[in-house]
Amino acid sequence: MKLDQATILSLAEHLESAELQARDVTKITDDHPDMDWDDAYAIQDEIRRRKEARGNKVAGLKCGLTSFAKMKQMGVDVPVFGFVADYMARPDGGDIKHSELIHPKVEAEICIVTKAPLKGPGCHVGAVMAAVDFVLPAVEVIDSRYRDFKFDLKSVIADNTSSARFVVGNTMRDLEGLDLRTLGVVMEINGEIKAMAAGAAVLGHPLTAVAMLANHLGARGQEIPAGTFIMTGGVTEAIAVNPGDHVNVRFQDLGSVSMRFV
Ligand code: OOG
Ligand code: MG
Repeated sequence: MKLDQATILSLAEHLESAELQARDVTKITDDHPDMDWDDAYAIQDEIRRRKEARGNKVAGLKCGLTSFAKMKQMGVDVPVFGFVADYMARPDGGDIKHSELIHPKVEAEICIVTKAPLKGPGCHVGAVMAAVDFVLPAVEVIDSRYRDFKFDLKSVIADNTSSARFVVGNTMRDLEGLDLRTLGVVMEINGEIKAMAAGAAVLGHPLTAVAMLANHLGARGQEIPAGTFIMTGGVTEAIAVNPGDHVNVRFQDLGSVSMRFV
């Protein structure tokens, strides 16, 4: 750790206020070029503590920058991990207020719920497969608090990996009988196809992202409990949305997820 506790608390307050007030800020590494990975996750953990102290609950864990499209879009090369909170959830087919966000983008994600704990180090895709209760689709609405979505990895980790809203689809499926690598995803905005991909876009197999999350937490003495909702990361690049936009994502074998920005 390079930052002292007071700086970590104040950066968490700075970034969470930017989220709650829908204000953009400059990336924190501009002022703290020496901060390290532990500092970045300590700031994110403090944001989580602030939300829990206010009565919000963690609704799920997320992997980010797990697809080649997103790594290229953001100019980075390793995944990041964060969480989504209960107040960020919106129902399938519902409205999302654009004015509560800074510059939202949508991305399609293959998600799971676990039925057994997962603990790294040494967690691999086979262990994850054995722990999957069911698979379901989601659309994540990311909203980096950094001006123009310009950030480096440490800044985006501290900013809880741009978490803002998420919409989970209503189709749950057993992993058995699904091939998550060839599972196709088509994203339409206002009826026009904007992006498409298959599950293999995420690290060759989306459950690889979950194994990496378990290993990341294991290195910090934590595990993924049974019953955890996990988002494996956008399969396509993220697409910016405007007020009035209708987003519909078709997932092969998993139904559709839709929302309107108002
Ligand atoms: C970081 C969040 C990335 C994903 O699924 O790749 C993410 C960002 O791109 O702002 O959630
Ligand atoms: Mg995401």
